[in-house]
Amino acid sequence: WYAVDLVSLDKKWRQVWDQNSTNGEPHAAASSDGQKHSYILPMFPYPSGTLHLGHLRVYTIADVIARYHTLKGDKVLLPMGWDAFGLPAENAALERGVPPDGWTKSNITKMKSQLDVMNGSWDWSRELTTCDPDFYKHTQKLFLLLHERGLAYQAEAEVNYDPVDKTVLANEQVDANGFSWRSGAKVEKRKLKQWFFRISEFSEELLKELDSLAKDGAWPEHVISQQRNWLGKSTGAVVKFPLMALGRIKIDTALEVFTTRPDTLFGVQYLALASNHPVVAQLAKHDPELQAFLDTLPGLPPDSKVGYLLPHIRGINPLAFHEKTPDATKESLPIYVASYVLGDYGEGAVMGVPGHDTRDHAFWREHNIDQPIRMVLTASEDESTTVLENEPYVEHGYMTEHSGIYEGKHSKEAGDMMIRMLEGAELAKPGTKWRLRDWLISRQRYWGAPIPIIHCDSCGPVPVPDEQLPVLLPKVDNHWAQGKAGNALESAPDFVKTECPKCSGPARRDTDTMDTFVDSSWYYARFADPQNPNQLFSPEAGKALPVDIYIGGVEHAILHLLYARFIFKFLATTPLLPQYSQADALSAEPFKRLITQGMVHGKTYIDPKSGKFLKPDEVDLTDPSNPLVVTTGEPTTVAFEKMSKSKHNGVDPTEFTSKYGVDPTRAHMLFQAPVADVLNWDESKISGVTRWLQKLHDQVVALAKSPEESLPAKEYFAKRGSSPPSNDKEKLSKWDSETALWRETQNKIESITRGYDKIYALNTVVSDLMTLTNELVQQKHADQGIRRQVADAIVRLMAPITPAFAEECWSLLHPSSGSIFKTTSFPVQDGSLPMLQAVHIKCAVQINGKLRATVTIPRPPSDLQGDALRDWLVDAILETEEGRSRFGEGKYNVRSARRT
Ligand code: ANZ
Ligand code: ZN
Repeated sequence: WYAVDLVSLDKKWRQVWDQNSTNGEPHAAASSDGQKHSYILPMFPYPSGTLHLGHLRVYTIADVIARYHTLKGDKVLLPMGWDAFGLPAENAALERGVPPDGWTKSNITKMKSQLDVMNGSWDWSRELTTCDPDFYKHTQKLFLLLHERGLAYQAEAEVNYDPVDKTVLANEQVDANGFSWRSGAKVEKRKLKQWFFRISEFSEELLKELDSLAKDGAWPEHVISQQRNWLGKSTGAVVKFPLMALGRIKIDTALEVFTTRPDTLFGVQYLALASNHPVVAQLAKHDPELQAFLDTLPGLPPDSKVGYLLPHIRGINPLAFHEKTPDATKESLPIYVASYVLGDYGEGAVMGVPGHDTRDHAFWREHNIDQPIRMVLTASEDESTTVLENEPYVEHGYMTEHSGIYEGKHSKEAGDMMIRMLEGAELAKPGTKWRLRDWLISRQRYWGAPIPIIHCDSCGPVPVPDEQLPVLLPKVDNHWAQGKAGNALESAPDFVKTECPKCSGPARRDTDTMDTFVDSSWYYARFADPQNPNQLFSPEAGKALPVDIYIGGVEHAILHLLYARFIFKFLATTPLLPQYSQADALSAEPFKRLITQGMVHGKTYIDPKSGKFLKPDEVDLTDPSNPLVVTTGEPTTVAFEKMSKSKHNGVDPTEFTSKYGVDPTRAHMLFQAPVADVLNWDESKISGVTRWLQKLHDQVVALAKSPEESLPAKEYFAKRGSSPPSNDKEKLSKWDSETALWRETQNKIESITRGYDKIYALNTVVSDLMTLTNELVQQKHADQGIRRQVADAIVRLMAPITPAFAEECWSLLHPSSGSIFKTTSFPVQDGSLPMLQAVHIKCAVQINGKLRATVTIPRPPSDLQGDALRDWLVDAILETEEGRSRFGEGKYNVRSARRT
């Protein structure tokens, strides 16, 4: 016996892997034609400078899955790279007075060395970095491909301007209260010319394919539903309301609104416009009071009910032109400017139906407190159930007498009929609206891929010709040294001044750079062919796509994943991905399976008196199970929370792994929680894993001494008589116990395989491995040859999780064989042996719902069912000694027991 030094095992095997220049790398496995390819990808990291436990978790999961597929014989692709453009590097540059590339590169070096000690099998030969000109040259090509197809365009847009970071933000980067996600500044609205990608062109396909991603849980349900909401498809109608001007104002002749409920048209009591509606702008010119109102709007909470009644215009319900329409609906309608009407949705105008819409109801109550509310729908046909008076009735239902000729009809049918009728008079048409907006990709920032466009006064915007790519970021050292804010590209004259590629006249380069989501919308495809100088990737290399299993955090549920899906669909329509025909290009999806892992929370100690988070030196951990506040001697409150500096609960993964070893850390990480759940990081709990590995190592060392060429299990059991001995009880139970270990092993192979395939259940893989190891330890009298084969199976089953430890055990069991990842395969359950069916089973005995005993009885004949099976079981229980003494003669009424 000797204690295994788990920390030095990591180093030992990493060295062996490095020497064979494989890094234990799965892809080196001999590839034969017809070999299954598996592309496994964890979301690539932003090089912030330090690897945290969240990284460790996602990269462990990815590596475990990759190694599992390698052992199963797949040709695996597991690449790694860096999402290296973006604001933090630029901010760091301003703080330090040095260019952002230096900061980024040194962070990459540091994080790479941290990643390198994770016993991972990433293929560094495919490493890519998005701020590298070799990469962003192709991001620029992607832009030009989109531009050529009309999918990249420039438009004047009201944008979110962050006055602190001095940049335009995407809607997604502004929180619900109008603050920047990064700087926390109050975001302002400004009108600027911006570049957009026309993602809206793909909205129908982006929505439709969510159904196929939802199948068999390929993507998590919550990600699917978030994307569905983000796309936000609404079907309804656009309805025209003619306008009347009171007095001499010149105004449009009609106003259009989008509604999902045309059936409520008889119940319209007002119209409301968004503050940026063109009609409002026309009126504000002559109405200072309106202008003053508009000035008060920015910054109001989203649920505000403020409104301004436009004094000089009124609207007319299009149904008013029908003679049978009730008088109430024929009356002209007041028109408001209301803050709850969104300027960038639908038509920027709504028809207000206080009787049947919650927001309209609240608005009407606020502004017309004593006006009656018209209910045009009711819950049931016979009107026996009346709707509540003070609440809107928002469901579908039946039309009331206020709905003229439609009275009594179901609202769905009536709505369709009204639209068809109004369509004839060109007063309405069916319409579909999307919540999804085009993707604003311009950033007025330095640290991104420059937009490859040249602006010429005579030719307009001209694409940079292919041979002039990449458009390199210029050196602007002075900008950093002086800590200037704003876009450094604008103040780099040598960059801006250029020649028009078309007319050779003087021209200006575009000074915007691309959103970093553009880089990550296609990087997974570049991994297929990362060094290709001419193309994003060659069509041949592109056959490695799509990604089979993509792993990352739920924070990317919408944007990154939606943008990547859009860009992949686009690429599938180009010659780069010939595997997709024109017909199915738009159904192409980049990530077949998506695994979202939970967060890692750290242990925090809180002083119950002050409620403050305690620093490590403020906690007395003499008795780890009873942590005390040093100053007061009182017990601390312990909680697990998101790791952060202020909570003093961060854990440095490198420190941790050098203390306990990498493999134990990986196993601990998987064991503590299912993949999708929050992982509460508790250092002390790693002892369970360490003990398990030690125990297994002891077994392997001992078994390595027994001859390697023992009889294979099949032959061994055949020799012992391949079917269970009949009748003789003693022989039967001997058979059972001799076969138990092998049987348990086969069962565990099955459940462990299931755990690896499911991925979300990787924690059960570790617990199964622990159980099986215990079984091996306990069954010390089983045949040594069988025990050795069991140990062999355990080592192969665990190799994806603890690669260095498995290599060590493998080398003990098979001294001259070479790496476990190259010389063996993942165990397959052997179900062919008869003893896989235990002869005896355990049977729980309940009486009146209470568990009274567990007894071991023979396995019942497989043809028994129902009452016959029950009678057989009761007899068998009463034949056992325990059964007889507990439930036999006189103790219970066995006849009634039979009936229950
Ligand atoms: C009248 C009505 C009556 C409505 C009713 C609903 C219920 P979704 O489902 O999100 O597409 N709407 C239309 N444009 C709007 C805008 N720019 N700002 C705020 N609200 C707007 O919502 C569609 C509904 O939201 C539309 O249907 C409209 O109100 C409102 F009993 O029209 B509805
Ligand atoms: Zn020109």
